[in-house]
Amino acid sequence: MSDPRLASLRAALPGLRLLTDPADLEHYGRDWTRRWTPAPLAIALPDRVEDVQGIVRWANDARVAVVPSGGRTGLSGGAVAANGELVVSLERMQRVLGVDPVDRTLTVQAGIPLQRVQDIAREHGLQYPVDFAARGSASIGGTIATNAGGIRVLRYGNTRAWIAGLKLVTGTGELLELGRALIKDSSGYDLRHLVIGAEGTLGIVVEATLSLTEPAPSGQTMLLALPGFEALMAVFALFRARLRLQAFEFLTDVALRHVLAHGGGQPPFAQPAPYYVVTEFDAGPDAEAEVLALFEQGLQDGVIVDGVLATSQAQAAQLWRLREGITESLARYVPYKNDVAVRISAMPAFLAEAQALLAREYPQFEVVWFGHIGDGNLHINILKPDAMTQADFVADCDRVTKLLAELLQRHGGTISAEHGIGLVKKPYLWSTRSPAEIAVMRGIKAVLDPNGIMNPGKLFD
Ligand code: 2HG
Ligand code: ZN
Repeated sequence: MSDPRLASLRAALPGLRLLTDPADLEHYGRDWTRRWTPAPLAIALPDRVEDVQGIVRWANDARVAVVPSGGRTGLSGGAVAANGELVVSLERMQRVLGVDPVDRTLTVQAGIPLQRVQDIAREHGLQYPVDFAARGSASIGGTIATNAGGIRVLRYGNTRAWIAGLKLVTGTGELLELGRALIKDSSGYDLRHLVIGAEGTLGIVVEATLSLTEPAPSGQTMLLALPGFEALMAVFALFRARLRLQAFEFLTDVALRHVLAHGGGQPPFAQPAPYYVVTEFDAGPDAEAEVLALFEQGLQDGVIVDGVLATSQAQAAQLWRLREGITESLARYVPYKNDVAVRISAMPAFLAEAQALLAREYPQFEVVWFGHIGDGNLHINILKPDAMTQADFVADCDRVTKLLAELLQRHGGTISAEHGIGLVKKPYLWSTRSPAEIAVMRGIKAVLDPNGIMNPGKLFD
């Protein structure tokens, strides 16, 4: 630990755990994007709010950039430390601070993983409904930083809807308590909502009070095979009108083949189809008869070609794995990811144009589509051909992402639906936010982080 700045941090906070081992710098300096070479100054592992404040005050004086760090499952480079930053990992701050059954809230330190939160809610006969495949590793703080979505947004909304309050250590080390779990509060600006989705650029979320709700009614899971995207939208409209949907997710045959190749298992149907849907809906007394009637109607209308309704929990989990296993099955390719959204009504036109664009620009690349149809959210993973260098591949994908961003702008969509802007989408923020909006964002950052030390270079420069 020869860097004099670290000696001064140690002197300022003698009990603070600091890691400088190259393996730790590598481990904590990257997220799931794996595009940047980690190069942090050091890793700080505070275990109390006062130490987080102390670190930020020190970083202000020393003008050292700080990267807040949770489970680092992010897909847009928001938690990457590649420029000598101090990573502040919240992984030792996982305490449960209280459950209030009357208010239906759970207060936790921000380093706690999403799955722990879900389990605690369940133990109290309640539910924390934000859910996605990385639940075991993603921290609550990280989900707040990105306003994470996932597979149940269609029913429950995204993270923003479930944050009743939070504590933020601002870029000057001040502790702000934002929102006090009040259901009603018309007392001016709701600063909590500026912090949700700010990707650590305004400060470090150290605690959160989460709203809980009654458990979801038990669900039934179905996998459908569909002949095309128009058919998929028609089936979505039909199912949404007649069932209480909990999820409605789609994947292409290309995605399915990767999941099966990676995890083993047999194709679910005798014949492949271009698109599949994994849907879950409330299992009421009439739901099964209703869904079978819808299924028959879909077959007759030619919008469904095959389907399977899970008859056990194990089978439902198996069907869900086909959707939730996609990211992992593609990881070895280090795919170039896009996470875009348009209004549901704009999806068919947008998808047709986007597919034509990608087919024209990427005839040589494999493109994997999947996502959250009910939220208008499409994931586009582009796989690098073996013969191409990573640098050439990224340069080519960046060029096409610019065209995609222009298309999104024309359709009134967003370049980031649920993964955040981070480093990956920073060059395309213009396609979603106007210059005036970006100027206001900069102004807000200047108030909460006047020296620009909080996650600099993420979201915007
Ligand atoms: C999902 O919906 C995640 O599975 C990851 O948002 C998406 O890997 C991706 O592109
Ligand atoms: Zn997703």
